[in-house]
Amino acid sequence: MSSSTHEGSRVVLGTCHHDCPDSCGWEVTVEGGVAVKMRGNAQHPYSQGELCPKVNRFLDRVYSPDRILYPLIRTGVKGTGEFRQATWDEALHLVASRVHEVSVEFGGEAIMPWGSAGTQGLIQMNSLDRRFFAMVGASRQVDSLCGATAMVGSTLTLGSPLANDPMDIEFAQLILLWGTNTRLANRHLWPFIEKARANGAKVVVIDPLRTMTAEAADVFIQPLPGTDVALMLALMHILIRDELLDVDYITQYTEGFDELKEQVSQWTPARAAKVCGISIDEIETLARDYGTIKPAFIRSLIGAEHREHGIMFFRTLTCLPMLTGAWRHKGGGFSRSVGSYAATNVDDSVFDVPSLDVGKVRRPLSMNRLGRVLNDATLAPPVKMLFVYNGNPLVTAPNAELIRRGLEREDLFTVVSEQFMTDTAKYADVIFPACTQIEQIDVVPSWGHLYVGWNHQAIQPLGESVANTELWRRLSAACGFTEPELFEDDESLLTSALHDLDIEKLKADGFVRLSLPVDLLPYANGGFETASGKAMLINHGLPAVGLPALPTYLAGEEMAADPTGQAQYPLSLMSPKTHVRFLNSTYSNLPHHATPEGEMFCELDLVDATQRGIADGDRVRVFNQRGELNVVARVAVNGGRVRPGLVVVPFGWVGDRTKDTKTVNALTNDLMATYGGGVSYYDTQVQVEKI
Ligand SMILES: Nc1nc2c(c(=O)[nH]1)N[C@H]1C(S)=C(S)[C@@H](COP(=O)(O)OP(=O)(O)OC[C@H]3O[C@@H](n4cnc5c(=O)[nH]c(N)nc54)[C@H](O)[C@@H]3O)O[C@H]1N2
Ligand SMILES: Nc1nc2c(c(=O)[nH]1)N[C@H]1C(S)=C(S)[C@@H](COP(=O)(O)OP(=O)(O)OC[C@H]3O[C@@H](n4cnc5c(=O)[nH]c(N)nc54)[C@H](O)[C@@H]3O)O[C@H]1N2
Ligand code: SF4
Ligand SMILES: [Mo]
Repeated sequence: MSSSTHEGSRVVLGTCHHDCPDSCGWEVTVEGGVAVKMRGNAQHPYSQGELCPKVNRFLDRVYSPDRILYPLIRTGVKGTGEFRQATWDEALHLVASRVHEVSVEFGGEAIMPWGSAGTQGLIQMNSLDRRFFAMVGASRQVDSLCGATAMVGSTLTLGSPLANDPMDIEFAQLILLWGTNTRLANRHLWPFIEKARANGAKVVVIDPLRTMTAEAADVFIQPLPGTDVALMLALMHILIRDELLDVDYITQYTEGFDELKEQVSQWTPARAAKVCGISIDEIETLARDYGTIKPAFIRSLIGAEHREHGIMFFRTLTCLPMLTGAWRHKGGGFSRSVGSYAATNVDDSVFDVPSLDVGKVRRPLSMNRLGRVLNDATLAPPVKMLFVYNGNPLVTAPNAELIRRGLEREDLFTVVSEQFMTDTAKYADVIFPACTQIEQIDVVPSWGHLYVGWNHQAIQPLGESVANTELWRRLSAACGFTEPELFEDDESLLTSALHDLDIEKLKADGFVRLSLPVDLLPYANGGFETASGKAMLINHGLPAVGLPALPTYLAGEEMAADPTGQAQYPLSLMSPKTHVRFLNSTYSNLPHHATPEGEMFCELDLVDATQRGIADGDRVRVFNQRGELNVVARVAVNGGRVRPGLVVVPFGWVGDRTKDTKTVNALTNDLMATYGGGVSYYDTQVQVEKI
């Protein structure tokens, strides 16, 4: 709701739309139609008045001179970024006639949508786009760059993705931050962790990298990447060996304990210590803590899913609280995402209108394998038209140079909806200008807490930019479609998807908690959504999909595309989020964000650097069979941040701000995770040499 502060000045409540677990509440001060101030909504129970180093300067982004404010039509060679301004009519007509021609010649499935989570808003992420592409009969976008593997992995044990309320971490006495960089990526959870700490909680970080979160931990365990499952199996070995079990919980609510016991009997701490490259002591202490300190809360996000066997990380991790009954306690259990609770009050299936579909099952195409899809000569029909929105695949999807070769195709017509001239947008034939969150309305369900946020429109869209929903309405009209579902307005879309929520309160306060109990303990008394109602320590359905029935350590050497131990590419490459001022590739184009972060670098251990004659600050080439980067070397002289054998190049930089316009995904593996629909970005092998 907006309220007047003084003459001509209003404060408008909104919610951050970024792909971030925090979904913060904000307020925008508007004077004379111009947003002059933006800050956190102090009433928001989770974000409590704070935003972050990315969004503190959101108004710089809104009013940036680099914003795309008018439709653009390409005039130069693809990739050069040469465009001319066009009217909406001309640009729409051009795209609509292409949709028609491609559909007639190759069929609707020659059209591919590629949308990501540039906005996580309920209607601006996915609503009328689904209806539009159903109407067109386009190929269906499947898989995901983020979260799919983690969700499916935990479901293999729990039967559903439901998890504990992250805010309950405040009541924990032991906190395991496992494969998540909380202080960087989930910063508003940190105050709740600090509260727990003030009450005596111990914080353990488990990460192959000494992140800023690791720096702040009480205990830091640094396993070799991709080896965590071995550690988890050894923890279970010790819990069983030392009888640190909640036998009652195990008996009543789980199936397969005897088989699991047999499985982990071989996973002695000594064996796991060897696999993980950590000490037996670290494992013994962690197991004793986990078995004796209550409540014990395990927090993970998605860092560990970006591997071929990422599924097994989440499958196994969710077994740990079964053995100790940690699910029983407020402040215990496990949480990765609480996004699926929103389904209780937010029904986005209303955006699928079966009658619009051309009546057939549309071809699935993997968004994760965009490079392969665009270069696949055998695909029938081939992809002739690509729509990119809410994403920047040339920077964020794996094997980027293959994507670039696809985008260069003269016979591919690419449409991009964007706020800025991204690496991907430079390859567009037509660009439509997208407005920002303060220029549109939406509702933001969160995956990091239980509050739904309302986002009021604070200012009119700048220039001729439009909300995504408006783009799809205009495209539908230009294509000559007349079905009313394609033209539904934003308020109506929102209200038809929300139910059992106090919408008036949501609008007035800017947030409302999902209708769920205060003490949300989804598995305190079992209640797993499995056939037996019990958690699946053994899952008999898995062999049918090529996975072992029991939690199993699958060694990295099995990686099909980038096997470890090769002489040519001996170093493992990780490319996590690293910079506090970037949000994926969003913001790294802006001077106030990028300049203070320096430049893209490659971090390696002193041993690996010395072997290659590389000193801190040298220019190096990081390369493999897919591509190469020219970056500055950072050598951890005191050791410890990265381990020998591992190199890190941060993710998030855009081409304009790198030495050779290439970013880290030029190198990454586009192998799919074994199961679950995710990408194996981090199963990437490279070599580094001094330039
Ligand atoms: N500042 C900032 N914040 C962000 C983002 C951003 O780009 N910048 N992105 C947002 C998005 S889209 C998401 S999904 C979240 C992601 O939030 P996180 O999942 O917390 O972040 P990541 O950097 O993807 O990965 C977390 C950690 O996983 C570790 N990791 C990788 N492989 C392994 C492994 O095998 N074992 C273990 N134990 N750890 C491993 C990495 O070293 C990394 O430190 O962050 C969100 N927040
Ligand atoms: N190597 C490596 N690669 C990774 C990761 C990693 O850790 N390492 N992380 C992965 C993860 S977790 C994720 S989530 C993905 C993120 O991948 P993407 O979703 O592609 O993320 P962004 O780069 O932030 O691109 C979002 C774009 O959407 C645009 N945008 C924002 N709002 C709107 C809007 O309302 N309308 C329109 N039309 N556009 C809008 C922004 O300007 C921005 O360019 O990257 C993945 N890629
Ligand atoms: S990016 Fe994340 S931390 Fe920053 S304001 Fe948005 S939701 Fe909050
Ligand atoms: Mo993500």
